Amino acid sequence: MSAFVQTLEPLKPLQSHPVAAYWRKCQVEELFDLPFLDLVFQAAQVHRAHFNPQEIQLSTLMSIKTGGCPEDCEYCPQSAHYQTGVEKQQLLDIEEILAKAQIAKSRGASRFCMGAAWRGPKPKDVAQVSEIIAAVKGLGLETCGTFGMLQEGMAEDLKQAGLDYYNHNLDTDPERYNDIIHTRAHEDRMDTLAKVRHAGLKVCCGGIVGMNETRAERAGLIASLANLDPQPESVPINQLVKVEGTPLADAADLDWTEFVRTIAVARITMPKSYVRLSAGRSDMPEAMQALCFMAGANSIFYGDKLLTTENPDQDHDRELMTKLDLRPLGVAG
Ligand code: SAM
Ligand code: DTB
Ligand code: SF4
Repeated sequence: MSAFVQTLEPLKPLQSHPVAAYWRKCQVEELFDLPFLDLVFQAAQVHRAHFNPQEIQLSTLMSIKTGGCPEDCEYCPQSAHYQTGVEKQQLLDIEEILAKAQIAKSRGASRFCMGAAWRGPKPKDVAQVSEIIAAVKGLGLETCGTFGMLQEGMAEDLKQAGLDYYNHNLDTDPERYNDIIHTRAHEDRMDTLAKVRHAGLKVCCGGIVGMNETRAERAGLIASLANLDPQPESVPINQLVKVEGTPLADAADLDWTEFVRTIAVARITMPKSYVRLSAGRSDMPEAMQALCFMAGANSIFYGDKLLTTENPDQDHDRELMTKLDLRPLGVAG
């Protein structure tokens, strides 16, 4: 018998919400300012109008090239600018990656996301990851890559190899992008996102909260994501994992209600996107995660490691899903 509970019939949509063609930052702020339970309730209605709320998409993440990154993103343990103790590692062998992908599939993940700590891949890197992507795709998994900035033609090569999604986050409010990252600009991210779309890849684009930003700046991040046209298919919302040695190691804790609000506002402004409750789950009590699912999160990273930091182990996540009567997307009830 499946470890996951039997599902009920999908719930009927309760209400459909009009979606703004363009979200002004102040409109998104107004959503953030709603009474907490009204906001969660509205987001839950939007969620139910577009998705079966019992289904959670599971993505397993693997760092295939770790550390030594020339970029200086203040949140990242893999930047060469900071002493974080992350051991630098070259691109892993295809066999090692395939073995992990096979395990991810056998445990119920539908997507395998491969991350590389590059500013952007070189042509020879694209050739190597293309071979890896084709092999992972051959296992019957969806594929996702996050390799940094892409040059002309690279997105097409990755698509050709069998890549389904490209993850490239906007990470923070465009107005404070260069307070957090000094080695590239918000426009560079937009440029790669345009290349990814043009090649026909699906877009996974989100950000990080808990980096000492204000609520208005969180609204600015969500507006920048919601205004991507078309909206991203997948929106990872990460809570900063504070890593010793990074400039943001001592960032102030974000109140848990503010994180739930961010999920709810992402759901309302991007009704058809998968909103992923991403990094930071190891520090989140189960009840908080349950409220995030209520507020419209319908995807998680599944596996005991993110890229270099920890994530809840799979047995624990399966227990949580069973308790909440949730089941993995793509697995029959
Ligand atoms: N180098 C590529 C890039 O930056 O797009 C791909 C890998 S990078 C590690 C992918 C994403 O991980 C970043 O955009 C950021 O959102 C997230 N990330 C990195 N460090 C994090 C941290 N300490 N806490 C939460 N999310 C983090
Ligand atoms: C995303 O938005 N979050 C993931 C994935 N995309 C690549 C990465 C989280 C990284 C957390 C810090 C670490 O483990 O190194
Ligand atoms: Fe490099 Fe990506 Fe980390 Fe920035 S987030 S330092 S680009 S690996």
